[in-house]
Amino acid sequence: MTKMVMLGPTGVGKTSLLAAMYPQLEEHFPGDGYQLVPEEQTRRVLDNLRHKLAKLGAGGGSSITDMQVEGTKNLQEFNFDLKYANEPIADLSLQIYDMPGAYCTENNGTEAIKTLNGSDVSFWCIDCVALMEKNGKLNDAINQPASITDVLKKAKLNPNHTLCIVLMRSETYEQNKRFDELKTRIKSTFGDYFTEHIKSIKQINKVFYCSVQTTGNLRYSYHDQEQAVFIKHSELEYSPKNCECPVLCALDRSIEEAVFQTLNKMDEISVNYPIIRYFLNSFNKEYAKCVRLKKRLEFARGKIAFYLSEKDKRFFEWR
Ligand SMILES: Nc1nc2c(ncn2[C@@H]2O[C@H](COP(=O)(O)OP(=O)(O)OP(=O)(O)O)[C@@H](O)[C@H]2O)c(=O)[nH]1
Ligand SMILES: [Mg+2]
Repeated sequence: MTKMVMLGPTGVGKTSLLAAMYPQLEEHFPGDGYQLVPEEQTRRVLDNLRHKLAKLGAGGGSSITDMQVEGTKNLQEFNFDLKYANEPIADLSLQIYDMPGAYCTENNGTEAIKTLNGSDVSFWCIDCVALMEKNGKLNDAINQPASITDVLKKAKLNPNHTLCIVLMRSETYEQNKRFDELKTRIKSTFGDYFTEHIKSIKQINKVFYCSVQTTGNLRYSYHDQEQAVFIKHSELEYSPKNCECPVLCALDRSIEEAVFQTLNKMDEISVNYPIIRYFLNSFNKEYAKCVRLKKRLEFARGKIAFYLSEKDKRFFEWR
């Protein structure tokens, strides 16, 4: 079981990302024979939300503000199984926690810290519009990076934790060829948080950042005082892009762990057969099952790495 947590203040789009993500994962999952299947309840809740998101700005061309979908009220858990072909048991299970943004920013982040305890992966969602517009002067108020780094530092993260920084609402910059500008801005604005705080958290061993478009059709238009106003691109329908990438990057870690556990199990079995261990595959069913599992997990891991490398401009390891 891999525990993943969505992090970020209220309104940055954590729940919208989850809603946009899973059909993309189902469609693009890069391991042949594999499927990432949501549990029934997870599917119901996320489908419902996605329908609302798809209708944002449905009038066409009209300006819309964000905050049109209700915020998350309580901690929610979404479950996915990674299943291979007709195998009855899932090879991996993912548990994604989505919290109200206030958990990160109120009461010294106590609730966020509780949720983060024992987690393997966290997705730190950042609103790009706050970062890029008005010279980034709303970034501190909207993205609250000090609160997020604080909860990450205080939580008991699992060793080998992966942190994925997710750049939300990037439509305006991706579609207008301003992605390099966005990349430079994230590096210059969040660089200090990275070197002064994140780097010192020894449980975190990988930091990625990745840009996603959770609607694909809403672009930033102007600010009405502190409120960003978006416009629906007249020719584009709701078409999320790259929302599968954060979970795929996190899966790399889970698969690595699962391979490690499978190898341990193979060692445990073979201890009882010291002389004939090289032939175990042909007569010990349990051992043969492990060999097959290890092979297909490694294959899927390779496919995921290849898939993400093709997305090179949207997906980076933070150095
Ligand atoms: N322009 C724009 N608006 C979006 C996008 N994704 C979500 N929204 C809007 O942003 C609002 C906030 O999104 P949520 O997914 O609810 O944000 P959240 O981080 O889960 O917020 P809390 O649950 O309150 O912590 C929603 O009401 C949507 O209307 C996007 O990609 N672009
Ligand atoms: Mg939410």
